[in-house]
Amino acid sequence: MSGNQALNANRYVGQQADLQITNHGSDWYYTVCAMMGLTTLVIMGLAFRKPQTHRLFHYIAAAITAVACVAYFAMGSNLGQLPILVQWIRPRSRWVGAAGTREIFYARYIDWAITTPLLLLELLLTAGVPTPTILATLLADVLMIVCGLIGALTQTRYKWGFWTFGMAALFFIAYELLFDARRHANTLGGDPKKTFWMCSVWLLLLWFLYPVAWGLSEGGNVIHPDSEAIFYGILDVLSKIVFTGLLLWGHRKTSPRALGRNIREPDQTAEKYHHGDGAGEGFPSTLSGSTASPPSTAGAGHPTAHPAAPGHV
Ligand code: RET
Repeated sequence: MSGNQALNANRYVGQQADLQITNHGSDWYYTVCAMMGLTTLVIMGLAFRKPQTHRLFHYIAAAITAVACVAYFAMGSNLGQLPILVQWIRPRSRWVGAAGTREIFYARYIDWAITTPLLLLELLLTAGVPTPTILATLLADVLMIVCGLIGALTQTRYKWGFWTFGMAALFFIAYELLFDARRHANTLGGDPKKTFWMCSVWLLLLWFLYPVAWGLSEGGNVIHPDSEAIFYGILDVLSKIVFTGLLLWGHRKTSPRALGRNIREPDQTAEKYHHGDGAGEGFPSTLSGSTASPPSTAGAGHPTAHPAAPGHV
């Protein structure tokens, strides 16, 4: 036997929906799985060319694509799914034609619950946002994803209530990025500011398309699960792989210390660590291409913090 046997092999795993992906959808999910896996390897390869003090963003980025790789493997294999009764049956639709149940991939939401906070974390670290603000933003993000999951698993019109809560959380995140984090990024100046700008605009443009995709698939049952796979797949590639490329490129000359995060080399003593002379990384030379914000403003993630404040990792 040749070709993609996943649907056939897993047809008795759990219950199957009337409307589910075909071999085309499965092929596409596996393609994105391979892209995510390959990107993880490339990022780790790049990370090992850097000193440990400079790998923060590489590690976060690799974790994001590695988790997505597993989720896409599950979806390509037609696993991590549940049949859910649709709210609108649409008997005359060319695409979804009178299906009682639709395949809902909860695996997608497990992926997002892990990876979207990490994507946001990368941006908020880039801007040097203080830790409490980071935590609040990540919490809103997890809430948004959980709302999407519960809504997707709900048959009645109450699903749109969850969508609305999710949208409120998304607007909160957009506010945090556009107003709060932007102020911090402006204070840092130089490359971190440019990188933050570029990546946050890219992220927000894409993130507002997710609730549209949800409305057409899990929400309104308008498009076929294969089209859902393509819609979400393209969005995920753009907001994971392309976003990561932009971010790592933007940070190619920046050290976490310049963003107010002190990270030690294994052989670095506490003494050196606090004086900022380990691994040749001191202030302000690490603010590469910087418009030279004074060290006290580029400090521990907050405009008023001292740069060498211990305990900020
Ligand atoms: C849902 C439905 C509920 C309302 C909103 C949503 C937004 C989801 C977003 C997901 C982003 C995912 C990313 C994945 C990367 O691979 C849950 C669809 C607002 C913004 C970036």
